[in-house]
Amino acid sequence: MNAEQKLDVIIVGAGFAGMYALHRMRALGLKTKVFERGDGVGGTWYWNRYPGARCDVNSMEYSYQFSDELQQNWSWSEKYAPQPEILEYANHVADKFDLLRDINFGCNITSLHFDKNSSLWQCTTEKGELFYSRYCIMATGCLSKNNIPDFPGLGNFRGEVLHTGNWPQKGRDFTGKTVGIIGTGSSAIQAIPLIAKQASELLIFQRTPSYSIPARNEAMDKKYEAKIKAEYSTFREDNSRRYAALNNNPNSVSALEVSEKERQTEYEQRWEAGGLPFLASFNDLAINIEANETASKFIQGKIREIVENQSVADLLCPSTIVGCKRLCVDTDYYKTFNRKNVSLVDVANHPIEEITESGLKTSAGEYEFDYLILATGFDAMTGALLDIDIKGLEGKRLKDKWQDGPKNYLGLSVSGFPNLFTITGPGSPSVLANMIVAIEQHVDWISDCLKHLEKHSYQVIVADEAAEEKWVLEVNRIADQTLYPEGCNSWYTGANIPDKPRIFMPYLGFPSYVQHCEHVARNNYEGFKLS
Ligand code: NA7
Repeated sequence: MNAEQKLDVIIVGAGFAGMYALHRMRALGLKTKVFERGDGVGGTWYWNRYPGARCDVNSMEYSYQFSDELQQNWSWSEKYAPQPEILEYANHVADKFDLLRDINFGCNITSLHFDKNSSLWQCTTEKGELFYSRYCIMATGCLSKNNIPDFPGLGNFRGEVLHTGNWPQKGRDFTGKTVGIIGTGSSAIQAIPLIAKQASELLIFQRTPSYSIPARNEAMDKKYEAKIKAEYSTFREDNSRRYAALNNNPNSVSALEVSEKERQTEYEQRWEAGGLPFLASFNDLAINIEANETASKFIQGKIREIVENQSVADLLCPSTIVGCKRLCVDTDYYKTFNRKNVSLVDVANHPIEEITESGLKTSAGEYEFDYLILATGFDAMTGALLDIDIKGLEGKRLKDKWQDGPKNYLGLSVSGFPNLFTITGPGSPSVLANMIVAIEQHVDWISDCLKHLEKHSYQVIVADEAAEEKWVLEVNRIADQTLYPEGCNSWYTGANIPDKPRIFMPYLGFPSYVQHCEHVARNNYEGFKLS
């Protein structure tokens, strides 16, 4: 092994997690390289360039807080940042902290094998290069492996097939074209209103309708921005004590304790204000089915008000638990169904049978289009990790270890896989918290942990199997208090991927999670073996 190949830390992924991890590892004086399959930084925001892609978290909250200079000097142009601006921000951070020189772009990692004798990870890239490191940080993202359903005939389609999660850099002009889109989750709901304005005809193939709340996006209110910046650290601290590390204005009252009139007033105000805070209208929407039904009925009423054709409105009305699948946030989604060039096709009752040369065939009919867009989501949370052949102690494969679902400790570390950390892994708040806050908390924790190991000359840290078992039970215990694990087929549980083990993956409740992590670190990394 030459000096180039020998590293202290290998980071996989140059999204927001990998970028910050690189910054922190450098500060520890550790020789670090990031390996990124894309040609630029940004992770999710690098790949998801479809029309309308936008963050559903307020811009003043969806950014790093580790550098006050950075957060003071950067200005967002809109309340909810569009994808190009988030990507610009990622590039700005990379330049400001001189990150690019330690990132290998266009570099897919195929395997990571731990060697017990040297206590080193051996990393192989797709091009056959080898690198070795003491530590591995998996910053592979929660939504980075696209779900491409196994539709018969997909390869026969003569037009272009696009996936929202791998959108061409130059975009596509749909003017005068007919477009078919499969899926009606967040990505489709953001893309549909814009594509409908451009395409001559848009066919939307829906299996399950989603609940969507208007974003009420607007230009950044400069007074609001100045107010937040004047007290940014207090604002951040306050948010990190909130359930999802988000400033979502929670109501502490039950939906069933108030009168019908008060309930409607609350929902109306939230609908008018827009966005994810709708879920915090009452304190029991996630735990009480009757309370949840009141929210469901309210949204259904809105859909029926907006959509003129009532049979289309019926199809668009979900009957599942609100919030069980991620709540969508849109601009003019339901209104788009009043356009003459837009049709909704029900593929729940009439499933897609095959993709043909010119379109697709369901059990009820055939449809033709020039472009096929798959807005079919992701093999979330575990997909990108399991795409890499990761072998730990005794040659045990992560894929085998997780064949019945992901098991790990604190969502950070897997027993049997020493010195390997997962950022926002399953078992951590991740996608059910403000992602950037969750990322920074994980990276800071890992950084403190490595500092501890170096200081005390430990070579290896590995999660204890018993601590891991207990953690998985704890994640499930909390999730089982809500309607989410059983209430729908969501990607939170892996239910959107055929044959994926069904287990509720995110840890619910950012503040209590942070307490657990801090407790573990304070108690000499309780639940880990250090040697
Ligand atoms: P989602 O939310 O997983 O949505 C995927 C959509 O694709 C959803 O409507 C699915 O219907 C549909 N789908 C998937 N497979 C099929 C097949 N085989 N046939 C028909 N329809 C299908 O992904 P998004 O990209 O929209 O959003 C992911 C996250 O990104 C989102 O939650 C935000 O956090 C940002 P289904 O519901 O499975 O019936």
